[in-house]
Amino acid sequence: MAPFLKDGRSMLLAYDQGLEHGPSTDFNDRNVDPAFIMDIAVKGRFNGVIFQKGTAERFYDGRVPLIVKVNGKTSLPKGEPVSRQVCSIKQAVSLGAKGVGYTIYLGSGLESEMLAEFGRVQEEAHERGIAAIAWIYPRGAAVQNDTSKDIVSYAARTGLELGADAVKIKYTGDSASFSWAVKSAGGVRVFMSGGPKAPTDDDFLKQVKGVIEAGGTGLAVGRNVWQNQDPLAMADKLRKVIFG
Ligand code: FBP
Repeated sequence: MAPFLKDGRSMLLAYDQGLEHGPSTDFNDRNVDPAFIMDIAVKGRFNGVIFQKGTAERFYDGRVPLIVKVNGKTSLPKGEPVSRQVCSIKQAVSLGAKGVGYTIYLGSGLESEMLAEFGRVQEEAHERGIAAIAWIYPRGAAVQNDTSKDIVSYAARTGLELGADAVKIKYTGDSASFSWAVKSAGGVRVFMSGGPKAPTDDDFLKQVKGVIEAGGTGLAVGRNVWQNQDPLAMADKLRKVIFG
């Protein structure tokens, strides 16, 4: 994880929502442009930017470390969620990636497909000397509450057991319960996933403070930054909370 860390902490900018949610759901005239996001990543002093391979091919310019998401899905199919590999590790490395990201829907009826695929992704990433980061989102008919202490710590622990270098998980809502997830991760770096834009900057910053108090590494955030009226001001506020 070294390329993405500063003093053991990190702030990553995620931008794969065009695939995951669709442009009309998340984007406006400004943030629909990947060049705008690349600029925020640089000027906002993010420790890494997260793109799917197509976006990276056209818009990544090397100014911050790159994580390529190697699986993905759209929001269109219904039923148990599954996300399959769409980019090889070789291709991610050739685009300049220092890490790859892979989403596992823990608890999905199709979970075993993603666990097996992440196993291969993790091994190949490590063979090529780059980080394997697991987005672990409990989801599907078997999951009642995807932010409970028990399920979020289960997600964190899964990352350890599967050999992830870092996990990206949802916030439980308070620092005390999130610290159990951090402990459960057994030293694997823990990043909070941003989620939909919070009503106010302070609401979101409170969550980030809770993550840091709990021993988390930082956050991998998208909408709460690039949907903000002033993304760079928000990046400044986040940096103060994360790095002190
Ligand atoms: P956000 O900060 O915008 O939530 O981005 C984090 C992220 O993990 C993205 O990488 C991904 O596109 C999205 O969340 C997935 O969201 P969902 O919870 O709807 O699957």
